[in-house]
Amino acid sequence: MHVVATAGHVDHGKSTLVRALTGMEPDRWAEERRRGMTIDLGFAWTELPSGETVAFVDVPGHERFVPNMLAGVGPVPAAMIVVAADDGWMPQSAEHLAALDALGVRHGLIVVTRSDLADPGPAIAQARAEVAATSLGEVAAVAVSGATGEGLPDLVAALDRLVAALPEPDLDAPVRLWADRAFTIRGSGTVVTGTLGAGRIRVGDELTLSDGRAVHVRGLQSLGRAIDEVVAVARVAVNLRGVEPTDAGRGTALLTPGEFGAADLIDVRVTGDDAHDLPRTGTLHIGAASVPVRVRPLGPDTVRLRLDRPLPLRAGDRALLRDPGLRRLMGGVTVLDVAPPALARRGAAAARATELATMDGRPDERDEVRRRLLVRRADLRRMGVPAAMTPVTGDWLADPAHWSSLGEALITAVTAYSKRHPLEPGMPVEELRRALDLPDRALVEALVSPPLAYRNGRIARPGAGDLPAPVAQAVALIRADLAENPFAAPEAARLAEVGLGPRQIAAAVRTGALLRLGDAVVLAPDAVEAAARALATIPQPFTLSDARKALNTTRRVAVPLLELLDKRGHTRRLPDDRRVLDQAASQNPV
Ligand SMILES: Nc1nc2c(ncn2[C@@H]2O[C@H](COP(=O)(O)OP(=O)(O)O)[C@@H](O)[C@H]2O)c(=O)[nH]1
Ligand SMILES: [Mg+2]
Repeated sequence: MHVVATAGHVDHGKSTLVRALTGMEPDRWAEERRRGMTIDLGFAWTELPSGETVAFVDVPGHERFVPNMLAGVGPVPAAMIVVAADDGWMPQSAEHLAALDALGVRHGLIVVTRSDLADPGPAIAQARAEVAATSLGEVAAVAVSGATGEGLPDLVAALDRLVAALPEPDLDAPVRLWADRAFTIRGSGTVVTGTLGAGRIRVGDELTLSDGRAVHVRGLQSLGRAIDEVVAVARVAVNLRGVEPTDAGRGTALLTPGEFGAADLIDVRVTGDDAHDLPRTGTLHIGAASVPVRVRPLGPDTVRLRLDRPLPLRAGDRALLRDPGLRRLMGGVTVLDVAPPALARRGAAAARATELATMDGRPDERDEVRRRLLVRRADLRRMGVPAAMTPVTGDWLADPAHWSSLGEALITAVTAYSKRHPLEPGMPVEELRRALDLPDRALVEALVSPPLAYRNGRIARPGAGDLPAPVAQAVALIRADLAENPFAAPEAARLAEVGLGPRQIAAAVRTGALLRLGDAVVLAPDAVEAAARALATIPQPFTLSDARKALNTTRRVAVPLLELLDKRGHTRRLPDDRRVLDQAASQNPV
């Protein structure tokens, strides 16, 4: 199917033409029929001689209803520009054409109607000249009469040529269906209609509304028939579960989940007036949506727009700005960036303007990654940037220069940390993440490369966390004491004398140089096995006092040492508090 929108001044015969081509009544409302004037969008379709189907979005021509007109043409790739032979080129002929130009519509047709009432020649000549100067360029022109039917076969042939030349839609693209109507059908619930420009929708699909809410496709209709799947380009009516019509009205969008962000601050290129001459407020029209915006000029043709409510926009989107008060088109808009940087620093706006001058709405992955330094691939895709680079970890893309300077910063931070905390086995990952201001711990881990290494949530040079020389020497003195008398834990005074305070002891215990039995009770690391061997030589079971004598030690050591022996399975404690050595465990220490 193909979709073509009408365009042109009020009363120039647009609806009559659609009626003549399709046999369907595009004016849907009683008020429209009574007044003989299109107020809102109308829809009708027909089959062309080639077998191709064309659906028309018939728009209102009256200047009061330009916002409705824009909602209709916004998502449509081709237009039929209608001019009355007896009236010629009029204000809304110009305004509609300017809107098509601003949106970058490239395909169209001039139809001069009411040619039974006047010579169509002058209207054709002027329309051709006006259209040629726009994004539509040279287009075919046909003279017809909706009253007599003269010229209609030529128009049908011209439509066939027009649709044959339309670009193939991208059927794998994510869905962004701008709702142009939402209503309730008794027994079915909410129905949303729109022009599907790309992608496909199936019954049963889950989609999201612009605000992120999930909705389910209960049914689909196209051209008045229920179908299981609709592929772009198409007019489609989507029956939704889980939503009220008021929540899915004109301007909301049905989206493929996860494929669009919600942008309320965007940098754009404007065509038309100098950016600095633009009014500071306006309305942004895109798809079938319109939203008030504040305008901040940046460069000669670039501005930052603050949207009243977020829209699912991507880089490269075409839109237009309109001054609703003056009912005047302010300019066409090409979206350059849907997640632009804050402009807090002095001179940031000027630097941004320079940067925007190099952008054209066809985002390049490498440029974007360079600008953003670190960015998730899925976020880039949501911004409209096709991503092919290899992530540094998970879904993260990194600018190569930034990544290598982060790697250096990591080494510096870890080195400084180990100077400040010589007894710790490296810098905790979370602390590094904060120090380097990284958004994800995984990035810190991915940055680690020799000479750094990751161990137990910390990052260090291998050997870091080995005991500093003075501590190692102190431990050696204590170990020498213990070699003489393995279960005589050094007294506090001896520990202090060799320079082992609580932090040094903790470090020595962590590296395995000492075994901790209690707060300041330490032995050599092999004391448990040595004790088990010694206890194997005395009669079983034995009391605490027996053990104390056999090990030549005090209660201060014997109590926790026996508990450790119990815990490690060397000994078993009997109900009378005596213990037996578990021979199996002792021969084969765990
Ligand atoms: N004589 C004649 N009248 C026409 C022709 N096309 C439309 N009209 C009349 O012009 C008026 C406006 O037509 P309409 O289709 O509603 O214009 P629209 O506002 O562009 O949709 C109506 O009264 C139509 O009957 C035509 O080709 N010849
Ligand atoms: Mg009409």
